[in-house]
Amino acid sequence: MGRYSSQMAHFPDAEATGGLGRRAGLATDAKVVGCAKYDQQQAPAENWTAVPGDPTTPGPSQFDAMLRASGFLNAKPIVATGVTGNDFYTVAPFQVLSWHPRTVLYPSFIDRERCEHVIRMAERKLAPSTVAMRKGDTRADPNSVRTSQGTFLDAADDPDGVLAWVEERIAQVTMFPVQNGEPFNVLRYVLNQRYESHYDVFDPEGYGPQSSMRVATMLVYLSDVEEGGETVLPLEGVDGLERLQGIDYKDCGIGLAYKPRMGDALLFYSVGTNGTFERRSLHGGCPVSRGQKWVMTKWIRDKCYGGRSSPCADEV
Ligand SMILES: O=C(O)CCC(=O)C(=O)O
Repeated sequence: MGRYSSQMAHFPDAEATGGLGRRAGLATDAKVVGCAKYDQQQAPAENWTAVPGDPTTPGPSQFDAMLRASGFLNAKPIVATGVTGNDFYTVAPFQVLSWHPRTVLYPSFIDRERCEHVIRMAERKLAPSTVAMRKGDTRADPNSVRTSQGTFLDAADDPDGVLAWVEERIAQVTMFPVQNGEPFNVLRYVLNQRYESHYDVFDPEGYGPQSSMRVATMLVYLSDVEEGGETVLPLEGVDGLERLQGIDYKDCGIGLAYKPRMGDALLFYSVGTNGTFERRSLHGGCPVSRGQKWVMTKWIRDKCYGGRSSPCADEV
């Protein structure tokens, strides 16, 4: 529960990050004070039907309800944890989309209400997105590479605790502490706007020495897109690097493409299992050809980054 517990009783599944466990049945558990009770807010699992592409597709709390209804908790009750563990199960279906680069989809990672909340927070602060320049970069107009609008949001900016809740859920599934994440970068793409394929890693070869590396990226999609707007990984696949030579960074027709669905999250790693730069993690946002695309990016580092709401003091 931690830092967002008392603020957000009106959001589904407010008491945990998609977690289901002992607290679900404990009305007097000190840790749930200030939170809506799990039992009072969940639709029965048997009423749940997934409708692909439907923005009302259920979110994390319904996955919890499905697990509970299955009887699984009786067969495998929650076990004792270490000092920093969870006394609940986190339920987050996932689909491995690729091993090269390691790419995982979490369908309905967050619910519609939270998507809309983040959009409301971001839309009053939008400004043209920028790109970081490499040493010796001579592009006349580097911003043509990235034409979206965006803003950075720190969980400290959100008195309702939604951003902190999402950060916590990202930490749960990635096993990178919240402190390793940069603030969210919320992006809006309208007609024809795009982000050409690029790396999230600041490769020391191009950017000079870095105090920490971006090792993974979690993209949380806040809207559907009517047409276009796919996130593309043009070098996906075992032999993907063979396509790097002479690549057109605007090309959306090669590699793996994921079409945004509201509430889904896409995680990919920018380093391989040996900790070195995974060049197949090249990725971009294809032009939106109808509708709008909203997505928020969480860049995850190998060391504590320390946003305003998650300082590095307790780094180990
Ligand atoms: O918009 C997208 O699909 C990708 C965004 C992205 O590449 C980024 O924020 O680094």
